[in-house]
Parts: sequence; C-alpha cells; structure tokens
Amino acid sequence: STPASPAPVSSVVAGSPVPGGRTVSSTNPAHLDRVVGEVVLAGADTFVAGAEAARKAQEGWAAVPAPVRGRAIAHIGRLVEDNAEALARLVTDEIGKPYAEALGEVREIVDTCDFFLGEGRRLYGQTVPSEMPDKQLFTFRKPVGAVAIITAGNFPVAVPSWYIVPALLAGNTVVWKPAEYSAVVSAAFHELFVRGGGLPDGVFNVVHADGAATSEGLARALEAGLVDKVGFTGSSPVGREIGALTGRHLQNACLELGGKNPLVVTPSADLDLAVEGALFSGFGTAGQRCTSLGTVIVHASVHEEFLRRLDAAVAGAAVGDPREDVLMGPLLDAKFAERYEEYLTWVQPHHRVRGAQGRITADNPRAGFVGDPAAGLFYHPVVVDGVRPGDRLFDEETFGPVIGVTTYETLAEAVDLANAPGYGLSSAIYTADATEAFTFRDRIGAGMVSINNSTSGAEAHLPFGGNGKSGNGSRQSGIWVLDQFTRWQSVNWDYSGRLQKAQMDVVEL
Ligand code: UN1
Repeated sequence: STPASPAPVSSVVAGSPVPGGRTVSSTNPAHLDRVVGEVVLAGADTFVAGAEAARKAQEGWAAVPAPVRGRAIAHIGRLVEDNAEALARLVTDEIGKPYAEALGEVREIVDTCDFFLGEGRRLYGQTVPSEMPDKQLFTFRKPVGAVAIITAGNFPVAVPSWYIVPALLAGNTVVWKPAEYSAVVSAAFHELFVRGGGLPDGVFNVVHADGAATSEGLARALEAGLVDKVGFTGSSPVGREIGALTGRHLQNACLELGGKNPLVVTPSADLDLAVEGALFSGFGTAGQRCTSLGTVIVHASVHEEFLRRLDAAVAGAAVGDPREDVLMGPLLDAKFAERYEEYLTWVQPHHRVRGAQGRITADNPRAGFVGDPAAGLFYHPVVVDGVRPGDRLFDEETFGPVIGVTTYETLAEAVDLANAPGYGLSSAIYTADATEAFTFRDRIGAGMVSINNSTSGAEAHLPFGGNGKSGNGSRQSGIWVLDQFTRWQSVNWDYSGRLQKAQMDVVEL
C-alpha cells in the first residue's frame, strides 16, 4: 500500500496551502490500521476564503479564449492518463474500490477531458433571424461565475471531473469540497489538474472540511455573493438542504442524489446476462454507487430459476483485497459500515435472506463480515428475496452490498414497482422483446434506462442524472452539462438606423 504522505493534506486557496485546522487520519478501509494520509480539516472561514479566491480569479480566467482553456483541459487529460495507474492505486488504497474499477474511474476523467477539450473550440452560440429587417439576433454562452462543488467519496475522481472539467472549460472558477475520507486522492487529483492545466492561482481551490464547516461556509459564501452555482453529489437529504439554501439565493443547484435503481427481469430475458448485470450493479463498488442496483423485479415465471443462478453467482463472487481481481472490496469508510449495519436491521421476518447463507438477521448484522471485522470493512454480498413496497429495504437507498428481489405478473406492474420508491436515477430491463423494452423506457420515471445492461456504467458523453428523489432534473456529462455552467445571453443587433419595435413594427408580406 502507499506509504503515508509525509506532509498532511491541506486545503489550497489561491495557490497556497492553508495552515491550521483539525488533523485527522484517512485510513485504508481494507486495513483499518493503515493510514493513507493525514488531513487538515479547515473551518468555515477557509471555505469562504476559497470562494473569495475563486471570485477574484474568475474575470481573468473567463478572459482566456475558450480554445486556450480547451488546451488546458487537454493537458490535464494527458497528465491524468500518464498517472492513471498511480491515481487508481491511491483510489484503491483510500476507499477500497477494486483496482479494475478504480482504473476505469480514472479513465472516466480522461474521457471527460477528451470530450471537453474540443468543446473549447465550439462552445457554440446561435444566429437567429429577426422579425424585422436589418436586425440580427444571436445567443452567446457566458460562464456562470464562481462555482462551489461538493462531492462524495464513492467516485472520488470521476464524478468531481464531471463538474470541474466543464466548469473550467466554460470560464468558471471553482472551490471544491471533496469527501474527508477520500482527501488524499482528492489532493492528488487537485495537484494533477492545477499542474496539468497550468491553472492560475485561485482558478481551482480545494477545501478539506467536515459537513458542518462546509454548510456554514457555503451559507456564508452565498450570503456574501461569492458563489454563483453549487454542484452537489451526495445523499438526498443533504441535497434537499442544498436545494433549499441555494433556492433562497435564487439559484438552481446541480444536484445528483441517491437512487433505488430497479432491474426488471422479464420472461424472455437472457437469465445469465441478467444475473451478471445484477451482480455487477448490486455489488460492484460494494453497492455504494448512486447507480447501484436496489431491487430486482423479476417475472414470477422465472423467479425461482433467476434466484438459483443468482445464488450460485453470489456464492462464487470474490470478496476481499481490492488490489486483487475481486468483485467487491470493503465499504468506503467506517461511517458507511455503521449505517449499512443499521440498514440490515430493515430485514423483515417475511424476507428470505440469501447469499450470506441466511446468517444476517436483525439482531445479528455482523454475521455478514468476511474475516476479522477489526481488520477491514468487509461484508458478504446479501440478497433479500420477498421485499415489497412499504418495506424499508424496498423503499430506501441502502448504499451497501444488499439487493432486494420481488416478483411481478404484468409489465405495468413491473413499471409501478420500479417507480414506487420515488427515486429516478437509473433503471434496467432485461428482455428479448423490443416492444416491452420501449414500453418500459416510455413509462419509467428514471433519467437513465439500460436495456440488457446493468444499472451502472454511464458513459462520459451521455446525459447523467435523475428525477424525483434522485435530483432536481439537472443533467451532467456531454454537452448537456454546459447548461449548468453557462447561461445563455440573447443579443439583438439593429443596424437599420431607426428604432424598430418588436411586435409593433410588423412587416407585412
Ligand atoms: C455515482 O455513483 O455517483 O454509471 C456515479 C456509473 C458510474 C458513475 C456513477 N460511471 O455507475
């Protein structure tokens, strides 16, 4: 594992490290006795200072021609690619994500840079005809300004890049608050971005802080008019708070929240493929993706056979050292392990617990541990059959390696069950019937639908985002995220030499 970094990780505001604060250790969740690095957690003042630095640097950064900003993004992408393996190893060490997935996550930064480096030479506006002669209408994209990005640690590098790359490309400056438990990875990411892009001081600030300091700092920065846009990836309850706070400042935050993502298995499904999809999206990243599978909704006629194959797959799944070729490593952090055990108490008497040999019960949640609980945050993958609306396991996001299973008779019923929890991020259907697939696509409330693929695995240039409890309708990725980080400016240019009044000086044929 990576040796502990000699200097503690600290916030960087206007190009300089910020001293002072409470020092905590970021540990390796696969070996809780191994410290990956020390982190200095700053207070609310530092968050405000980060926003101030972003505010000060913004005009200068916006004045850099967009194609030149695009080149900065190209250089960032190249540097990340050159350091991909080291960064992925750090992801594996600090949050326990299996190395292959961690490398894929780093690849996602490069994909995002690949997309946006070209956008530097596009960032198109439009020319629009006027209803009057000798007059031309235009649209321009303008940067929003100084943006605050607050991200979770389950995707400690890919998801931040989804915000930070387009924000910078479009001429915004950033204050970023990463998760405390992925601070060492975040510091490496920040360093690669600043160095790779040759970013002037203050363009990209990072503030390591806990939730309380961040919410106080964000509230003060908004009050002081230092932040023009907030991007947040995390839980639905915190998303609601941020939505309410930014709403009071007439802002529309970009919110990417939780999910309870359904996977429908129809009678015509390729069952082995569906099992593979359920395994990857249920237990990959130990079930801690926002796109993780929540509930399998399987047609009653194939329920037994599907479960038989899923049981076999789960029994054969490798759980262990995330540096090895495993399906699942440990949970991200002790606080998630604690919460996950609380979720396991939601198992009801009418549920049939599988996959952990039935050992997990409400009064014995720790029976799910692999090995010595003190050594690492390892759990068995758990399948709970017989969940139904009204059960917390059916209704609520668990953010852990447990999936529910329920049955349906008609497609309409499957869609109702899929929509019932009120989230709407990702979804999947396994079917050989195109009509069924497209009917599902039409009726499902989710922002993302997979047909014969798992609920996870978004690509960096397709809109990503959810509805209902999963967000406020904002979308990331590809050209669509530019609507988060730019605002349209409409321009009319009258070269007639007289005052032409719209709707009043009507030109007749
Ligand atoms: C998240 O869990 O916050 O589609 C993002 C996926 C990943 C991204 C997930 N590419 O699962």
